[in-house]
Amino acid sequence: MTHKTCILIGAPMDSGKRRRGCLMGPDAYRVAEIGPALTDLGLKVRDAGNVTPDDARAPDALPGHLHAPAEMIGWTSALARAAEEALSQGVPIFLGGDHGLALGSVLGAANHAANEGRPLFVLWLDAHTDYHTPQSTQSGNLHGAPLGYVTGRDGFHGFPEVAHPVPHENICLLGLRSVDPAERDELQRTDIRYHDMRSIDETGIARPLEAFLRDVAAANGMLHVSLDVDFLDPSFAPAVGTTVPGGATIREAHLAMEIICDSGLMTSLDLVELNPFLDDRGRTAQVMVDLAASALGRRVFDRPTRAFS
Ligand code: HAR
Ligand code: MN
Ligand code: MN
Ligand code: MN
Repeated sequence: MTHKTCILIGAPMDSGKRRRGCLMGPDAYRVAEIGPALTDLGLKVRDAGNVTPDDARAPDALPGHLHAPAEMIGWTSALARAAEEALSQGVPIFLGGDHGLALGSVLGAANHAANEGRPLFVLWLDAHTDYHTPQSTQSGNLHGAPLGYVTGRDGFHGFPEVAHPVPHENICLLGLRSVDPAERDELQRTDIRYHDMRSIDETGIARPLEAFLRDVAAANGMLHVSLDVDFLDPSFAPAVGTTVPGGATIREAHLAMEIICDSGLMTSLDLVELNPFLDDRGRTAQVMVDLAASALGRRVFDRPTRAFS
């Protein structure tokens, strides 16, 4: 995939939660030179600018405690279109914006994969499972619900129809350490693959990731990677509203990105939840740019290519 063009798509959105600041994320990534970091690797890069949300109304059927439901519907339809369009031209990289953007980016990826006749797989790197529905979320913050939406859970009234739900068995979550009881109870009923920080501490991050990637390769799948800043430990990545101690180290995160790159399977990428208002001299933005570069080929030394199938 390294011959492909990377398409940067800004999603300056804060609608997925109440705390503000993620809307500055796309600018922070550009200031941290995400474009040059990728062109330095020999990749073609096109900056498609920022997406604007569609105008939308929230139906009365949605629960009243949801934050900004109309805006979320508008972002979801606009981002799904942007994702589908970009996937026909290259590898979209969504510059968030909060994780609410993934309702749209993954919906678009699922539609595109269905058109190609290929299965979509999703790798979710996050402290949280983000598996809520509008009814199960207590906070009302829909950045905690993208996986509920794209797997086709009920209750997303007024949102674009999920015509091609992502099968649970095609989803792998890594880095978990903050899971609400309602999410946990539902998730445990599914075939979703999840590895919390305890399991990563016990087995390492490479083994579960490689096992998942082998399945993606065997199915000729497309692979959407969704990287939440809070996957990382807050000591390395402080610029996030939902810090949870005990996260992945820089070393684990780079290893994961390099393995993803080695697999050659990644077809789209989200960089989400960066809140530049909370950053410390831009270091979280820089870490995220460095991780994106690792996922797309940056290496200390050349290494032999590895086969995942
Ligand atoms: N589970 C909590 C809620 O629904 C927190 C969700 C936080 N999500 C993100 N993205 N920051 O992972 O409110
Ligand atoms: Mn998340
Ligand atoms: Mn999170
Ligand atoms: Mn299922």
